[in-house]
Amino acid sequence: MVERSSRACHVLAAALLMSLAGCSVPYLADRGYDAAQMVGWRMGPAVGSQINLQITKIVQAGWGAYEGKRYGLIDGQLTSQEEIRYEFGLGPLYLHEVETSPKAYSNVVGFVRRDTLDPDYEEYSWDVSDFNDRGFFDIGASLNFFVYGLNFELRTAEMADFITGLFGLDLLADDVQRYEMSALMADLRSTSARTRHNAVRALRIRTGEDYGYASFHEPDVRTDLQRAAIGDWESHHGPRSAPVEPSGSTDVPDEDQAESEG
Ligand SMILES: [Ca+2]
Repeated sequence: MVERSSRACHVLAAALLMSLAGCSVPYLADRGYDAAQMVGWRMGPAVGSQINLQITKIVQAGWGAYEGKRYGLIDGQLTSQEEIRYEFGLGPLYLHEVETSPKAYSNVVGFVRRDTLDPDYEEYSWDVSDFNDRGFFDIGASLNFFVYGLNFELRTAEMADFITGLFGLDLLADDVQRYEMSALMADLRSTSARTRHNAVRALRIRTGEDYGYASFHEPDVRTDLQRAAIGDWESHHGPRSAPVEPSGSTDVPDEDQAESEG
């Protein structure tokens, strides 16, 4: 019996090795990036009092604000960032604003906070519809106790993305190595903040360059800061090419071009 199970183990191990040997380097690299994104944690000094418990954005409760530093595993990278966070609410009725600025050497894409004078400024930022550093399906908790705090999250959507990625499906359209550069460049023009965010993350990892792009809470708004960064990407890495298969959600006509023509 022992011999039989040992033989079965050997067969399985051989099959796994053969399948891995058949995998390309980009495939393996992307599975590594996916795996690193499944959990997030960070801690550090920050001034303020804040607490949040989240089991998806539908079931959450929290209150408070803090401003300071966090060190840890952030979007799959061991790095540090400045954070300013305000939040308050229960369940879907949850107000949330966040600004994060990762270290310059990091490839983590930060978030910019709306300002009162921004054209699209809205007085209330509803977490359930915003695009921010917390995923809709995240399960996590955070606490800041006057001068120090910590955050932890299980990123269940990233877990699903990792599992489907093993079978070749890029569920969250966030693969870094599998897409052509031209496809990533085209994604910079998407109206979807998530698609642009993924493209910027991939381009930063692949080229090691950062043109100051930071994500924004409104999925269909491109800020001046983002336009400038996209312009820099295009001038340094060539204009986006003719229609290519997008790696993310809907691509849209070039707003800048439409504006200059209109
Ligand atoms: Ca992926």
